[in-house]
Amino acid sequence: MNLELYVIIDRKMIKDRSPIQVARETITGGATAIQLRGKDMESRDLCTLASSLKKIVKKGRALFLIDDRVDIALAVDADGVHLGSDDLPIKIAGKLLGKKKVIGATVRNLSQALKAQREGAGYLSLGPIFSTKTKKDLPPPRGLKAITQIKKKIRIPLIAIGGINRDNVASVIMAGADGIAVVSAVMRTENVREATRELLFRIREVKR
Ligand code: TZP
Repeated sequence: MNLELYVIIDRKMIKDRSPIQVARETITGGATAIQLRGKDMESRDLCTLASSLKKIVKKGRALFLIDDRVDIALAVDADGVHLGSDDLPIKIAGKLLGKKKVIGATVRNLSQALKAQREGAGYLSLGPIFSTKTKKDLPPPRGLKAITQIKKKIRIPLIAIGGINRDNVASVIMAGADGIAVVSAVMRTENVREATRELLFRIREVKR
């Protein structure tokens, strides 16, 4: 499971661009994981889109995850789901999905991280690290120290989320994150492929 560069494709963020085209560009840019987020979409539309994206993502040998919706993940045979604190509990999602699927969990602090790991999460997403306008009602930014502190105490991959972009990505990886999850740094750019490629280049530069 390579979570180095985890791109969230959110219907709301891509406006009138085609999600299929955005996914293709993200994959050719080198994203190692894609999460489809469609909170306000009708189940049928989400299922159709997920099925198309899965083909693109799998061709690129990346991981394909669905935000929140265990039913859609099962329906399209995605690699797994990503769960937030208001979504299904990890244990229940695990029962529904079986052992072969990955469950990622959003965490805000160490106790949530340890709990999610205990309950069977396969990776954790910690954030927001920096301030971001992408999501409302977020707690204050956790900063880079939280990455270092939590990474030391867990054994599953830790990715960082929230306000990460080409200028601060190196600091996030240096702080100990296994990867980054981004929305706007890729979705709010003219050239999705180039933005993705640049982020991956900067991540790998630190790891070299
Ligand atoms: N959870 C914490 S921050 C965030 C989520 C879903 C949004 C990240 O978006 P961006 O545009 O990469 O800051």
